[in-house]
Amino acid sequence: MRFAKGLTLVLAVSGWILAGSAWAAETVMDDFEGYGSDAEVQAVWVAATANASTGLSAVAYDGVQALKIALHNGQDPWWTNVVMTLPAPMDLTDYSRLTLRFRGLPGNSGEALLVQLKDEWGNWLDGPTVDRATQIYDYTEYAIDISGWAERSAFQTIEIHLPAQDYGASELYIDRVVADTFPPLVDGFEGYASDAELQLVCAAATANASTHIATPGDGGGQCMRIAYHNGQDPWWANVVYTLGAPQDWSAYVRLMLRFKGEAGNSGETFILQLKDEYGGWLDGPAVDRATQIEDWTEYSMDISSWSGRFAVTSIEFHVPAQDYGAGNLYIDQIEVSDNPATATDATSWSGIKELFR
Ligand SMILES: [Ca+2]
Ligand SMILES: [Ca+2]
Repeated sequence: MRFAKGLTLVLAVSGWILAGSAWAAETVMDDFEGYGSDAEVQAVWVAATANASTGLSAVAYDGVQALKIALHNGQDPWWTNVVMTLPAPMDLTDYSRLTLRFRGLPGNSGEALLVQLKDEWGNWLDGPTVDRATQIYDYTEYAIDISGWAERSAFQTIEIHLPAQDYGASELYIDRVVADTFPPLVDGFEGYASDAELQLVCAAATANASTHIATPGDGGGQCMRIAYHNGQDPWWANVVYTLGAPQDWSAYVRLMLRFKGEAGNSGETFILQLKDEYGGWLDGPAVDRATQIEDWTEYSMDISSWSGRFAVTSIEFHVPAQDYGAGNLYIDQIEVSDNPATATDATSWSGIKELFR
């Protein structure tokens, strides 16, 4: 087997970090770049119901090709299934999840998406069901937690199920199928029972702000709510997340988090700032009127050339005034990553395809 495999040391960086194994890995199982024709991809990703067909599409998440599933849930058997069975079982015990990217196309009927994994004996694990997935028009991550699935040592099959909701015709695109481990989390805000517990770690440094636990977070669970009022002294808000002892982040090149505002907020800027134990700092990008962005949005900060990343002591959330008003900024999923790649990075290799040569 030939897989693009990267190994990364995951360091425990706080009391709230994901505990567990010391090594993380990512394997790109299929990016659909290696197929030369519809017939080649159809031999691997097989339309198992008569109301569907598979093929290649230029609507790609990475590179220039993706899998296209054309389906019609108004035709027998009124649901769709596409099946990829490896020639031999694969041991996924080093991995904690399987992810892929999917999107639909305007004009689609609304049909659900459920990805099912099977081992060589047919034991299965269902991922989450995404309601009307075919009507989501931006590439979206679909993740299956396989950490508790004992049969992953003999993983062999991916089944893409599209149960009917509108009983209509749709095209669904799939790209970048990856086995990996959960990213190193600095904080997902799940471990706090009260605002007081959160504030021991992350508290406002200016009198016109405060921090609170809120729900739902990005993808469910908890997140942090920063309440700010830039119409009050000192006319900007600052919240400091203290890491405790200096953390060595030299293995990482990016810090990411998810943020959103909400309707009714004044429009204020958001800037993330890292500090090292010597007082040095690094500013991330400034997001104009970030507090008025109502959907969860990724914030990504390049830390690769910052010398202070060897001894990081705090993460500061700055909310400089634009409207000088009040509102709530929500934060979740603070992560560090060793992967500089973005969604637009092209790769020229397709692991699953290699296995069928
Ligand atoms: Ca691709
Ligand atoms: Ca969370």
